[in-house]
Amino acid sequence: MHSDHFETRALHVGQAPESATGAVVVPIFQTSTFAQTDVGEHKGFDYARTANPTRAALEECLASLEGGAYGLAFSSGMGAITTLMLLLKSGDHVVVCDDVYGGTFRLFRRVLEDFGLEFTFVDMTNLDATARAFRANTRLAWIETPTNPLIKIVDIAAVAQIAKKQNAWTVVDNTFASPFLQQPLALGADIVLHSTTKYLGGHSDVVGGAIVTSHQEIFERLKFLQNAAGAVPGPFDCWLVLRGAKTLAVRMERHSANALRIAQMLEAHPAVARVFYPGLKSHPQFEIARKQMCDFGGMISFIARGGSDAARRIARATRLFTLGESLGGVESLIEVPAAMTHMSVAGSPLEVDAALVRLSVGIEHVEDLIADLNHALENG
Ligand code: P1T
Repeated sequence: MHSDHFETRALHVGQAPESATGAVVVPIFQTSTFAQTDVGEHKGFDYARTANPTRAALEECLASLEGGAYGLAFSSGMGAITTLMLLLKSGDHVVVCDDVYGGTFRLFRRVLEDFGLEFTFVDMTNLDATARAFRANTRLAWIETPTNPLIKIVDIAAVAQIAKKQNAWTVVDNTFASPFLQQPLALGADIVLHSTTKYLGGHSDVVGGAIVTSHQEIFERLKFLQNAAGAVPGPFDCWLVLRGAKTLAVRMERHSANALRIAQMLEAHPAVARVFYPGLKSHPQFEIARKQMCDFGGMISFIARGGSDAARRIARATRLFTLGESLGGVESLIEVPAAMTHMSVAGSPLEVDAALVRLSVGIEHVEDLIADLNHALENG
């Protein structure tokens, strides 16, 4: 199935009616092994860590949504990141943007440095500093954009160009934007990565990860590593992500519309010192966001006036925004990164302001969300 349109591919790529029964929805192949036609001979599936038809459907669909040739699904976003890092060897160096998910930082700093990998964290909105961070042994440029939790925007095309000159691959963690809003491969990235737990799954009911690339040699190695390391998702989890992906386009439009209204409301609110949302003209990388994203997404952060105590009071006081980690689901969430998702960066140069509040804006009616936040800001 090929279409130029994202919405159509989300529903149909990898999802032709099933051949044996005509089932319109890809079945959940809940099996760990497959009968072989002869010793060592099979119909493409032998053992479910290596491949499973439900997972294969998801992988084909995700590759198409990112405009890539090959997709691989994983048991979590961290499972995808860990497997990707197995491409590297002791002594290799990675340039990483200085605002990343706390779990990514924790894996790099507290696990992989012990295996001889080297990391330099740099503000990738500063392209000169980014270029200077590369070394002879740099193998990867690691971008998150929008970043977690400060919602900075990194110019993917510019960083990918720098990395290419240095013979390094560019990886983009596209979790916050989703493939509907941003297509890093078309901007020059070599590898795209997702926590499918977030917008792709979309309903806060599954944990998963994914990698997409168009480089055959990277794909072959990652496919080998996916099987060798074994961080694979179960068939039901694949089915949930595939179902989520079908509605990604309509959800992202609503997430983005709601978030823009809320960001504007927060920017005008006296209890808020600063708002980080790439759709606001006040955002320092507004023009880059406009260039590389087709809309601005559902993630907002803001600094509460009154510091850490005020941030915590606001996060406790909302009723519709649920206090919780994660993001990208249809229901709105609120959290305080310094005490929750980004605890592991405490004491490092990536430490997050304790007054920062992060919102994952859902698809509830925007007036209800605004009323909820107004109430929390005034009574928090
Ligand atoms: O949680 P998991 O599916 O393993 O994905 C990890 C991950 C990777 N990349 C980004 C940009 C992420 O935000 C995450 C997970 N983030 C949260 C749980 C959070 O609340 O920020």
